[in-house]
Amino acid sequence: MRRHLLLAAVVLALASPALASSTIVLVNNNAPGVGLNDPTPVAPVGGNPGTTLGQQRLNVFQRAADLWAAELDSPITITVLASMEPLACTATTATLGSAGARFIFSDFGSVSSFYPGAEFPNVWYGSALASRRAGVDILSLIPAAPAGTPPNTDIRARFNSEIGKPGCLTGSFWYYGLDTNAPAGQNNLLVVLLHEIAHGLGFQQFSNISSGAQIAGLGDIYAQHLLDTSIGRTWNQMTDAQRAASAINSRNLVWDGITVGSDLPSVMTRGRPLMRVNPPAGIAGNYDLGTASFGPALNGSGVSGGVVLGLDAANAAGPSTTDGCTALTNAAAVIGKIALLDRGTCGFIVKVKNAQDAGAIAVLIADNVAGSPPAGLGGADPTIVIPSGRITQPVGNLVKANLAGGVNVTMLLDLAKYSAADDAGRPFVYNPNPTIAGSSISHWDTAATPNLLMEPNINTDLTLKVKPPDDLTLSLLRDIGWYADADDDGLADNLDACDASDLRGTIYIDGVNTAIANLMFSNGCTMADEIANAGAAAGNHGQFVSAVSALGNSWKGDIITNQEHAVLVKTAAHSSIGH
Ligand SMILES: [Ca+2]
Ligand SMILES: [Ca+2]
Ligand SMILES: [Ca+2]
Repeated sequence: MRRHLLLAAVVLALASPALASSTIVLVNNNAPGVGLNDPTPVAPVGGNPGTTLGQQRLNVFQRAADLWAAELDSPITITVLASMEPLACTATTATLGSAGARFIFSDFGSVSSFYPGAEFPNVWYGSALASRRAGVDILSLIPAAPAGTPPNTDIRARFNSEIGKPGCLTGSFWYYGLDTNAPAGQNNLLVVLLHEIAHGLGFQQFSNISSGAQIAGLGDIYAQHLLDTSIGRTWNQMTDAQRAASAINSRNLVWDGITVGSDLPSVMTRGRPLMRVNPPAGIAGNYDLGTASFGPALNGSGVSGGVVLGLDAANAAGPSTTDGCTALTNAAAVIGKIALLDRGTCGFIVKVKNAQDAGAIAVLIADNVAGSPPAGLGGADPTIVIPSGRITQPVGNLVKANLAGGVNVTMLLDLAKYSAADDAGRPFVYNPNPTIAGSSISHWDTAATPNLLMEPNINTDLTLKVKPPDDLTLSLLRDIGWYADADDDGLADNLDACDASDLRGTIYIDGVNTAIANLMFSNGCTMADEIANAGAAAGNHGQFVSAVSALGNSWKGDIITNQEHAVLVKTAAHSSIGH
């Protein structure tokens, strides 16, 4: 659903007292007896005291909500419609969960001049962020949900209730602990929830990634920061055709937000895996390399050598003579060289081991299907002692076409570059070719090291941290407009001359309520703040009283009456401030 909304500006309205955080409320959307209400008895686990499956699940949901709420400054409660229900899965792959905004708004204003409203015109925002910037629960301004349907909430979050059951990641159950101690093979629900709630908070783009079409022809605040470095345009500056092309322009789509850019060096390690072609000059340059989960890791100096196509028998184990599924037949040529083999039929560790046995110093696996960037090489074999990596099918063909004249490459981690960022230090957005529905664009590139919360796959080494130096999720949310506002008065910390404002509705002096309305000025300071500042600056009681009188004189007329001025001076005089 989508709606436009334009709020009238009202100046000098005050927010509730300061809360340097926000509140995220869960709305349980499961029917009795299932999902979040499942009465099956369970033993407490990992700090989760729940004794039924439903209660444990709710506890994890609440912890994830609380962890996010603590990171966001907003006086407006964020609501999440949550459920656990059957989602897509097979024995080996599954949708763990999905989440996103339920309502989007563009061109909204704000309840006061302190709240910024929309940063850009004609740009969609999810309602949680729209409310935060408008200074009002924007969902309260649209019609309520019809009777018998779930209430309007900012976010819809669903999680797969079938995980671990036969045919759905068989045996890999959810872990309901509130820590990161999930046993091997289990899926940490808390980490998955942190990931999914982040989508709902705005880590999400709204265009059609196949056609490039936007919702009602408007861009969105996430796409505002998607920069395609091939054409120098952001997604909101593109035609539909350009967006569709950019959605598969792998490793040329980056996040251009300044907070992520400045935080990235403290989070992401250097070392981009590359195959660097030395001679021949015609194809010299850097090519993306997918890394292996087995064998020695690549390093900055890398391994260099001539490339030789590994040959083996065409047999039942591998029908091609270049798949390396059985012992190589050209060991004399391969020894001391980098063996090039094709993906297919047998596992990566089989191929690399066969090349190692033939004397290769490293192995390149060329993909056997189109697609980019090159994925990694999975598997485990402690007897493999040479490095290996994957290149795309077109790059493999390019190397093969030049083998007759000799090709020399270096497989390395380029330490001049970050693991998953361009040369300007902007992180790659996940845009594989072909696209992957539900994953493309709204995640980080999977090459990020260390692993990030918002990669499309949940890695087992993730922490519960969402900000630097552990992660970039909060940084991205800052870039789309979740600004820091320690006193929750609507004015961002960097614009607020008083970032711990006294926001009580009336002015108190030394604990005494003057009953005079406490208004806020455009610099983010309230009248009470200015009086408190005068008290802090005064050398004695007389100076304080004089300062309050001077402040009162400056407010008289527009803001306070003569009588109120007298009350301020009298209350200051009776106070102990300065004594
Ligand atoms: Ca073969
Ligand atoms: Ca503020
Ligand atoms: Ca303030």
